[in-house]
Amino acid sequence: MKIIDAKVIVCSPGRNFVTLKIITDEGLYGVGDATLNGREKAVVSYLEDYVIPMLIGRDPQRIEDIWQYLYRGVYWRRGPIGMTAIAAVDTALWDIKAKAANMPLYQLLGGRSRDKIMVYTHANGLDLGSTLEQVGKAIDQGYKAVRVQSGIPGVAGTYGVSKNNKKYEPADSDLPTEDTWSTEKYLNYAPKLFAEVRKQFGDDIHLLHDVHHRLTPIEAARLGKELEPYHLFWMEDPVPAENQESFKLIRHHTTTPIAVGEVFNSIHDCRELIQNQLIDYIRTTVVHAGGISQLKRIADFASLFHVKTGCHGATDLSPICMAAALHFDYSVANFGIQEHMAHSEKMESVFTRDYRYVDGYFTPGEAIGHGADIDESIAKKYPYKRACLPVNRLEDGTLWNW
Ligand code: GCO
Ligand code: MG
Repeated sequence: MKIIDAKVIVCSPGRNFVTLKIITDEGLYGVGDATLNGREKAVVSYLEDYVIPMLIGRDPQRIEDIWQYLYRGVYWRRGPIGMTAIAAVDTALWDIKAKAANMPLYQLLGGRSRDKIMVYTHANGLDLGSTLEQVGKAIDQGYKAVRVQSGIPGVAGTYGVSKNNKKYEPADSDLPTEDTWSTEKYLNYAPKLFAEVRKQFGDDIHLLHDVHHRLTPIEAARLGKELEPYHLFWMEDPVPAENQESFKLIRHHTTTPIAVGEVFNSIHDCRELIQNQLIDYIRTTVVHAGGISQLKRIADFASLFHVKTGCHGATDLSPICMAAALHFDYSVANFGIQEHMAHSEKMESVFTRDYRYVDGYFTPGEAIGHGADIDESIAKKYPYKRACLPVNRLEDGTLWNW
């Protein structure tokens, strides 16, 4: 089998998506997600100008060799743009291999390790009352796990919460909007929020929370400690993870489980946190962490240190990434949970998929390959529109982590 063509499809059905399609001489093709929120065109150029010309004529069945070729062969290793491009190629090649084997992808990955995949959804509200309402709605929809984010009294425009009544999409403007952040107000409010959620909804629902890289280690330690009575499933990204040793301080102070990894693109980014058992969940996912091939390596490594998976699944990861992630989740031994932030109907109209949701759980479906595809004629109706992620400033104007 030979790769004879590959193309990049960019569309914006309410948000930007980049999709790679790899076509073989045997009529089989595969698709992979290549979306890097707010920097989409950089990956498009990386794929079109460098990667695609290198793929033509290669045997698509040599997934590992092509992965190494694109990783080692570039000399400039790692980084979000290159690794997103590699992920797209890798996903499309696994799709082709599973189609050639006439199997759903999870079978090729070793078969299923579970019957269904627990997902967590988002409950976001501008204030306490509306947040509680959203948690109630999620529980009514059958979700067993809910991520709770709420507007903070006295702080305008908090992460995870829509500014209007539209669905929350962080890349909300042509150039970055500026949010304001107050650690003090957040730390005073977050424990009260979770006390109320537990009081109203009891102990059986799993609760998650995303700190979105905004604290220092000692502040994260305080938050983790104060949230202990509400036994969170996890506290996500408490601090930026460049300085991984700093997680020791958080760990020494709290038993609240910690999840990190959505901005990681390499197994090397995960290594220190995993091997020192400084986290409980590794959140790398297919599109930003080098595809199924590298995700398997990360999960196997994590399994040695009691760390489970918790793949990122925000709307900026396309339904193709979600499909691939669900096949991975189905098969991997140390699965923890999968994020599910529902795409809008308009976004979903561009993609076909076989995965389905029933009562808090997903299954990837039995279609051959990963089961997702892009409808190019519908995609054409939605041209690319630049949209950037916001930046964050402290109340005195200091630039902070968003
Ligand atoms: C999450 C994430 C997202 C990111 C987004 C950035 O946990 O789902 O933190 O909401 O902010 O993916 O593009
Ligand atoms: Mg997050």
